[in-house]
Parts: sequence; C-alpha cells; structure tokens
Amino acid sequence: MQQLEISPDIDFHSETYKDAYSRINAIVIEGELEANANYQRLAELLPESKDDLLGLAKMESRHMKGFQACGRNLQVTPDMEFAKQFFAELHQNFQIAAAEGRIVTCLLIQSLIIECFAISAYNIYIPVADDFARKITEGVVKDEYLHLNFGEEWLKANFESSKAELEEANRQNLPIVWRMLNQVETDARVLGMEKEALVEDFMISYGEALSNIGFGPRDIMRMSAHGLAAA
Ligand code: PL3
Ligand code: FE2
Ligand code: FE2
Repeated sequence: MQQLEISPDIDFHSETYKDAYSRINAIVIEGELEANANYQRLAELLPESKDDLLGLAKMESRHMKGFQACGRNLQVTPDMEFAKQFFAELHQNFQIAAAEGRIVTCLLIQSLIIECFAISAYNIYIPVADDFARKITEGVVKDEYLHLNFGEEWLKANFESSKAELEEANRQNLPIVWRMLNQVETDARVLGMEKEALVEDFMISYGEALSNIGFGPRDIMRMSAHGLAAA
C-alpha cells in the first residue's frame, strides 16, 4: 500500500522520544499559559484594546489545552517545573515592565519575541509531528499570526514614540531567546527539529515584524541578530 509518510523515522512511542517530549510539551504548555496571563495584563494596561486583548488571551488558553491533549495522547507527563525555569527570565522582564507601565516592552516581549518564537517552532514541528499533534498545531499557528499582528499594528501606529524603547527592549530580551534555544536544542533534535532551522525561521519572522512596524533594513539586521553570536 502506498502511503504518504511525513515523518518516517520517528518512533513517537520510544522512551527517548517521550523523554524529550516531556520537556518540549511542558515548554509549550507553560508558554501558552504565560501568554494567556500576559494578554490579560496587557488588557489592563491598554483599556482601548481591552476586548481584543481578552480575545487573544482566550485563544492562548485554548492553545494550552490543545497541547495538554498532545501530551496525554502520547502518554507523556509534562515537566512543568523545567518549563517554568525555562521562561523565568522573560517572565520576570515582562512583569517588571508591566509594573512600570512600559507597554512597548511588554508588547515586544509577548507579541513579537514570544509569538515569533512560537510561530517558528510550530512551523518546524508540524512536518515532524504525530498526526494528532499536527492537527492541533496547525490550528494554533494560525492564531499566533493574529497575535503577532496585534503587536505589529500597535507598534506601527506608535512607531516614533516607541522606537527607543523597542531598541532597548530588544537589546535586553533577544539574547535570552538565543539562550532558551540552546537549552532546547538537544530535545528539539530528538523530535526532528533542527536548531539551525529554528534560528533561521525566527530571524525571518522577527525581521518581517520589525519591518512591518517601520524599521529599516540596517536596523533590522542589527536588531534581529543581537546576542546571537554570543549564544
Ligand atoms: C504564545 O502563543 C505561545 C508561546 C509558546 C512558546 C513556545 C516556544 C517553543 C520553543 C521550543 C521549541 C520546540 C517546539 C515544539 C512544538 C511543539
Ligand atoms: Fe498561543
Ligand atoms: Fe499567541
């Protein structure tokens, strides 16, 4: 029988796969949970966009439930303690910025950095996922583009007044992303995802976002690779 095999050499039920999945699955569950909280916080900070932001927050909690189902489907228990640590630095920077009313920094962390990270990871995961997780992830990634778009539109409309804060927030937070990527490199490879592909895809999405907001090519080059060489 002829069958189209998308990921022929992956054994989704091997102990090696399940062990790596317990961390990667936890990361995406935690990422969706924190995204839900971050959009709720942004809804408080941006009353004029409250309804939109609460809508995004709801999507994030649906995403979380979808990924929890992916773990259950493979009989994997997500390592949530690991995942909390994984996000700790970005989480803390978001909290501090929110407490100080630095909305631009909050939007850069959640709607640009985290959404671009998610979009690249999910796009690279889809072709190597099991059938169940692939369907879930395809649905999720469509929403993530809307979340990225929210940040892009707001920052584009406020570009001149946001520019300096965006540069500073990028300088502070992008190196954290490269360190996070290094931390998942080994587990991601077990799932069939290469770090080089994740980096490339992230830089493309993030660079496009910066361009849509109003940055020129030189700024984009400098900003989107910031801290990469040191990672
Ligand atoms: C916000 O909507 C989503 C936040 C999730 C962030 C996920 C980052 C994922 C990095 C780990 C790479 C492996 C991905 C595997 C996909 C199931
Ligand atoms: Fe999400
Ligand atoms: Fe999102």
